[in-house]
Amino acid sequence: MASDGGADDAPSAAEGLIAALRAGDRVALGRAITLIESRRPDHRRHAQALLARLLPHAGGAWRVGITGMPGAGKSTLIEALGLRLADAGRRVAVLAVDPSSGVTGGSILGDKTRMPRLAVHPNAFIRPSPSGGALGGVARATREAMLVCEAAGFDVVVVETVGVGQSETLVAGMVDFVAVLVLAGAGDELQGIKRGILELADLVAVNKADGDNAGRAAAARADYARALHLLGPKPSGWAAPVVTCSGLEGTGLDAVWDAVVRHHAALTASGALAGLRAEQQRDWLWALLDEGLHARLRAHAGVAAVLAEAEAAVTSGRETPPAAAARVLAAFEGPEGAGAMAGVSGHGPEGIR
Ligand SMILES: Nc1nc2c(ncn2[C@@H]2O[C@H](COP(=O)(O)OP(=O)(O)O)[C@@H](O)[C@H]2O)c(=O)[nH]1
Ligand SMILES: [Mg+2]
Repeated sequence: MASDGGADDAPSAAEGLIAALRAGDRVALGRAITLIESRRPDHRRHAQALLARLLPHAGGAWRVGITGMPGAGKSTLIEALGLRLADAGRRVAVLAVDPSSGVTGGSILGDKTRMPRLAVHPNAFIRPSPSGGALGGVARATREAMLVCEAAGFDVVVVETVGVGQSETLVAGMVDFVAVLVLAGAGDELQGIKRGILELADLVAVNKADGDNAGRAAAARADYARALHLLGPKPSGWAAPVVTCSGLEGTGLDAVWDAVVRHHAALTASGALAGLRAEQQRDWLWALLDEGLHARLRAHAGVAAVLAEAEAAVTSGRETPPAAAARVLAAFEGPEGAGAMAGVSGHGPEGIR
């Protein structure tokens, strides 16, 4: 009864690519990520088949997010830390989520030429942010690229993003550990950073603690430690430490990595890491459902007819947005959906018919 014709094409086409990237072939890894970044429907189908095959081999990396204002020294620090880890035999992948790439085509994270030494290290792989598309799509591609890197045997995946707006929240939703890089100012340390970012932090690193700046960095460290103490530990029980470091001079990197190691040990022992990842998988599912439903709503022929008129009705004040939204959703569901919804929500179509 079930038809299986044609459905197996994508998995078999992916086979060669999977074997190559599992064997450590970087060209294959790059090609797999390019496929994942594509928005073409046929590419999306192939990418999904590829990911399904890679999933059993994914999940093994330590996933570390690094965020902070543009110029905080994220790329410099990632390169310095990445070189140490790669020299010690760990395989390090660096991915980027750049919120500017979709809007301007430019980048506020800089590109991989910012990590020239790490880029040529045999144990490292660096992938700049996909260009074009909305931030949600960029984050989607990065999340999937992370799985591919894990299946390719990378045991540390670092995601760089800018701590302005939504991107750091999206990145926090895909990593185990969030390091927030801050700079010491002149007494206004805490004004340049949103409370929301501190709540995401598993580590605050006062960077550029070198030269004349070392004393100010130490003072800023105390200020941040006080602020974090007031916030209290995270739901996992982890209390974020505050350190000073200099990516440029390579000082304090041990303290940064030590926090990652201690965090990993503590959350693995308590089971909180598995819980965090499970929650992230569920959130990811819901993000995809929200996205998919939104796209379907916009593409729906019956909705198109009602939508323009509903927008006009609410902008001119003739109808309330809740009433207009109910009409649009009813058009989306059609007669069948409206019946089904009546059973679920208790809000029957009595107002419509
Ligand atoms: N003094 C000092 N300068 C740094 C340090 N790290 C980065 N920089 C400089 O700050 C600028 C921005 O660095 P970058 O790593 O690109 O920052 P990002 O935008 O956060 O990725 C560059 O000119 C770096 O040379 C540091 O630890 N100390
Ligand atoms: Mg950068």
